Amino acid sequence: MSTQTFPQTFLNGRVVVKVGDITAERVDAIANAANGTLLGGGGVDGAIHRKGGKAILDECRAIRQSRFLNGLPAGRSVATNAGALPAKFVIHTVGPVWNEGKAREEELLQSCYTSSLELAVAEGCRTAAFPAISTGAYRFPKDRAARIASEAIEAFLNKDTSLKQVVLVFFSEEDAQVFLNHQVFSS
Ligand code: AR6
Repeated sequence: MSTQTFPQTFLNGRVVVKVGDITAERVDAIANAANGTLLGGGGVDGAIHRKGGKAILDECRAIRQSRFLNGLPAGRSVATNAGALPAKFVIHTVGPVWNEGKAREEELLQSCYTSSLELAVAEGCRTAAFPAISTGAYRFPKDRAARIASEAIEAFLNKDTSLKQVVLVFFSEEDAQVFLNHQVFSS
């Protein structure tokens, strides 16, 4: 089997696919695969709060109290500071829990990407990075997630001129390879 090398680029370099730890990304905004409580958890969420520190959690708590008393619904996103991380903002987005495709999961995952990118632009970001939302603890199939993420990002970049680069950060080379095999970028 031949192995691809990373990073790989799409859409004239406006999209980069790489393997790594998103907490180390030097971009304006990183997305967090959060849960509706916004109070942290495992996976990439745990890593972001652990490395970013208390400032992120404090702002998450304030957002819960002022705007989302019952939690942030799936498909929605909110922006906070990035604490000690190299990024300027963390955009917390709540992916859908995979339920055999019976609960509008595809639409909700698309909304995670689109709403996060909208927030990044609203905050003046030029670069943003995403983990593979919902594909860990929430069990969204990685092949379907690749199609949805790439469609949503390309559709957004076609309308937006301010974002220079979107970086897709996979935690393993195997996950990055699955993404490459199933993404639908036009170039
Ligand atoms: N950098 C990049 N990707 C990562 C990192 C990292 N540091 N750590 C994990 N991943 P998950 P979900 C990958 O479970 O499925 C949490 O407990 C990981 O390999 O983090 O949306 C939250 O609090 C996988 O491919 O997020 C929620 O309760 C991807 O990130 C719940 O999990 C997403 O896996 C959300 O589940």
